[in-house]
Amino acid sequence: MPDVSIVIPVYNEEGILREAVTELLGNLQGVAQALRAPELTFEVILAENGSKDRTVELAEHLAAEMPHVRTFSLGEPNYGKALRRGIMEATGTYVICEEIDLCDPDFHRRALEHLLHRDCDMVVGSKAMRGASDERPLFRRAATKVINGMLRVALDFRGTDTHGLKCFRRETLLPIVEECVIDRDLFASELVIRAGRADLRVIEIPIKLHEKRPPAINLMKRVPNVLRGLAKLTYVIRFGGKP
Ligand SMILES: Nc1nc2c(ncn2[C@@H]2O[C@H](COP(=O)(O)OP(=O)(O)OP(=O)(O)O)[C@@H](O)[C@H]2O)c(=O)[nH]1
Ligand SMILES: [Mg+2]
Repeated sequence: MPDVSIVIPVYNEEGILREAVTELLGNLQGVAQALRAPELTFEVILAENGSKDRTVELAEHLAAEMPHVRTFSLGEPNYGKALRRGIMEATGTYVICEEIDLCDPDFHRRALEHLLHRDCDMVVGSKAMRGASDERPLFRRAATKVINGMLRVALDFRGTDTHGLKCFRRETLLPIVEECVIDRDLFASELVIRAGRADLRVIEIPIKLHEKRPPAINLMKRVPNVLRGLAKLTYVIRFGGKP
């Protein structure tokens, strides 16, 4: 079994998939060295669903070529469903949730450092806290703030970000993952919020966000789904109702 599983949801990523995975694998040894744990082993899980381009074919080629890379495909596009399944399939003691356009070795090193020292159960990479830098356009940075504000009002969430990079001890978070009922965009938020409410030790660390390409999905198209997800999330968490 590997020590660390890196789970990456991928959707229509033929343009950067090979380069990003190759670069990620190239950086992992450096991460292990920096942690003074050169024996640390990794696996990469490409969690695909619904791509209309050559992503599936490319991911399968990468998995065939590279012993530490695995992939699966699940049908309809659904970020949360892919991420959840990736976490379930991961075999590492630690799981890192990544995005193919980020693959940030600096986050891997700092997050694993916290977990190896057992000073927390989950590390969330925040693009909105003090010390973070976010190179995305103003509109998308504002969207992050708005979603976070809504989570604060609706669910008393005290952090600054729930999306994107995360790292945790798999065994500790698995019961929380199993409780989650929201898919698509807000699965990641539900996971972080439920972990906090279960009194797990969740910490945020600032990240420097530099995307390797612009986002694939139009932000405005995501709004109705995010609002629906937020209403559902508030209902299930506040009132313990069935979705
Ligand atoms: N499997 C799967 N992966 C997805 C889907 N949508 C996005 N992804 C992947 O999720 C990661 C982040 O997607 P982006 O398009 O960069 O979205 P983003 O706007 O940066 O996401 P935020 O972190 O919310 O700002 C990338 O690795 C995408 O390939 C989906 O429907 N299914
Ligand atoms: Mg992105």
